[in-house]
Amino acid sequence: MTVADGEIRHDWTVDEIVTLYELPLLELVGRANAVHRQRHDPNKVQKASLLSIKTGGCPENCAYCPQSAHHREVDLTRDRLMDPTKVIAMAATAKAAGAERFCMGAAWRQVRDGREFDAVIEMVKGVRALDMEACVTLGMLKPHQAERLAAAGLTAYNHNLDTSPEFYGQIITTRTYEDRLDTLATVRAFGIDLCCGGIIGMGETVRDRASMLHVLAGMTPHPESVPINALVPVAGTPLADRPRIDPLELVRMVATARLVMPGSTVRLSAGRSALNREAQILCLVGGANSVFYGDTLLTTPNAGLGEDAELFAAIGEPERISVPACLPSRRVSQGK
Ligand code: SAM
Ligand code: DTB
Ligand code: SF4
Repeated sequence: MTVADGEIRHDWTVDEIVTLYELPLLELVGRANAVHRQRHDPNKVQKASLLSIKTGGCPENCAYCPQSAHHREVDLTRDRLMDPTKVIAMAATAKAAGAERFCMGAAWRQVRDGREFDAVIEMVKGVRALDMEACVTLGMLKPHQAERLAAAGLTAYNHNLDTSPEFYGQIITTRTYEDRLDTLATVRAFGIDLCCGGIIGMGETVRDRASMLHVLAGMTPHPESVPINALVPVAGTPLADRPRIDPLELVRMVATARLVMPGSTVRLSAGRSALNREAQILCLVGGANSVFYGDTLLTTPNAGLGEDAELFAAIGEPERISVPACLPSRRVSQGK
């Protein structure tokens, strides 16, 4: 390579990214770790807590998602939008358990103005008042809505590309890649951090994975936060029978994301519970600097708090508090 590892670039080619992804594993992880150490505290792993504030019944048809109303066989209890007081109390509990960031997800195609959006604004203000970072994922957003979220102090908006532009149509047909990019531009225009990443293990190729990273790394600036999810196959979704990926694929994806977006927070997100402690540590060495913390993601199980206590003990960060994380019990059963 002519450019030194760790430089911020927006002109990566897909071929270059594929080459990084396919490096010998030790070389890839070693280089990613070197960049990670240049740009981040290598001992710091941010704990983020997730809460589904409105569950299920979503009109979109994302093939991976248990919350889509299209996947009728999924065993999921739908829930209306939660009460802000309760959400803020759960954020406080998550903070006491060590979470610095509180992420709230609603199974909406798009935000609609009115009572429910007003309630979300109240949630954002309440979480920020706890001195936590607040992130929401609410689907598509119009400029005046982004403006209100920014004024409420929102730290980041999560809106994933999920996969490459080439593979996208095989996963979602109710909205386009352009729709996603439009919302991301709207969020950016109001000074809110972008949390934008994707999922591996949906049947995509390595080139698709590189192509998604290419779109992300082409953004100026790079998204501040890049969640890397491994598919959690859920019974009743079209992807229920997809085989689990080799954990080392996740290591490679995280490390490649670290190399192409050196300054971003790379979040080892869904699918972590399928990784043993050592594979998770390899992801952290390879450049991940945040995990979702708590028994549940949005609707599927996360790595348990007991296992996480072992993980954090192993990497040397004392588990601060033993109170259970706040999140509601598991809602869906998983596929394989
Ligand atoms: N409706 C909003 C949207 O799509 O932006 C927000 C909620 S959505 C559940 C947030 C993200 O969770 C998705 O973009 C996807 O990347 C991830 N996700 C959902 N189901 C998943 C699964 N079964 N396995 C892995 N990641 C998943
Ligand atoms: C992201 O990329 N992963 C999180 C967060 N952003 C909102 C969500 C993971 C959801 C996994 C499936 C579920 O629990 O419903
Ligand atoms: Fe709806 Fe988001 Fe799930 Fe897609 S990923 S079905 S938009 S909740």
